[in-house]
Amino acid sequence: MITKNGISKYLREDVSVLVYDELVSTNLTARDLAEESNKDTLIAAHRQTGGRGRMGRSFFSPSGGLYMSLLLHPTMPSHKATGLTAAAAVATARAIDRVSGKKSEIKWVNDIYLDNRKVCGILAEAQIKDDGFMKYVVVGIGINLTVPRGGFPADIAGRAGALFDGDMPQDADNRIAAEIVNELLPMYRGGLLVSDYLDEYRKRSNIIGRDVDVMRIVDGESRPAKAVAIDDVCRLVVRYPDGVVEALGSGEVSVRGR
Ligand code: BTX
Repeated sequence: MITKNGISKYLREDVSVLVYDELVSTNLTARDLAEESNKDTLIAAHRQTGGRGRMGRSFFSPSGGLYMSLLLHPTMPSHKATGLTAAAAVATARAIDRVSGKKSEIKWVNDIYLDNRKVCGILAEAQIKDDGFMKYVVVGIGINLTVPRGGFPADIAGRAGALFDGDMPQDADNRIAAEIVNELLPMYRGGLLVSDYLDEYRKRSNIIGRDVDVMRIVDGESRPAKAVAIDDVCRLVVRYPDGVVEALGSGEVSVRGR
């Protein structure tokens, strides 16, 4: 079971750790904490009643998963937040592989897949100051460690998966939580250099070369395209059937494999 001591045992980075049995959302608790604390903090919960995804979507968060948020106070301009999501995806994929012994993939921009199933989602939420710098950023990470009792709900059962088929190896939850921090914080504290994460992000990408549907957030309009590359600022480059090539930012579109 995830505990403060359990996580701290494996931590190599200096962060405060808070563990709750149940929260509405670790991201929301982290945002509340940000108003009163300047300390980099890891907030984890055994389950969430209102787990948040992108664009108002929800993240199913029963017992048997790892739900955590890292509250950070970067002295960086807000456009670096996309890099932080990409670095978090690489850090999480490394942690998952190290503890599970498997090889995870990243689906642009914020999902981790194992055996073609989504096992993890990442949601970074930044508070931006008037000068364009971040006041704080919350990096939320939700991982399905085991298949929930009774299975996943019907609407996600076809795509969602878990790290472990049956029982979870002892301490895997605490180790993964700590390893994510151990991987991400050195990149973050080193200034989030693109060279620290972008090559690996591209190598782990499971969407390049595939046919996708590109859904525009602003109007929900969906268009078929081929995903051709991830550019140097982590945008997804797609080619539409008419030959037009476009680089997409994560705030503009949602992409689904076909
Ligand atoms: P997302 O919007 O990319 O993914 C949410 C979508 O994924 C849902 O609409 C649904 O289709 C599917 N989904 C929902 N729950 C699961 C699940 N458990 N496993 C697989 N697929 C699912 C991804 O958003 C970002 C999610 C971040 C979640 C973390 S948990 C800790 C932190 N606190 C919080 O409230 N959010 C973050």
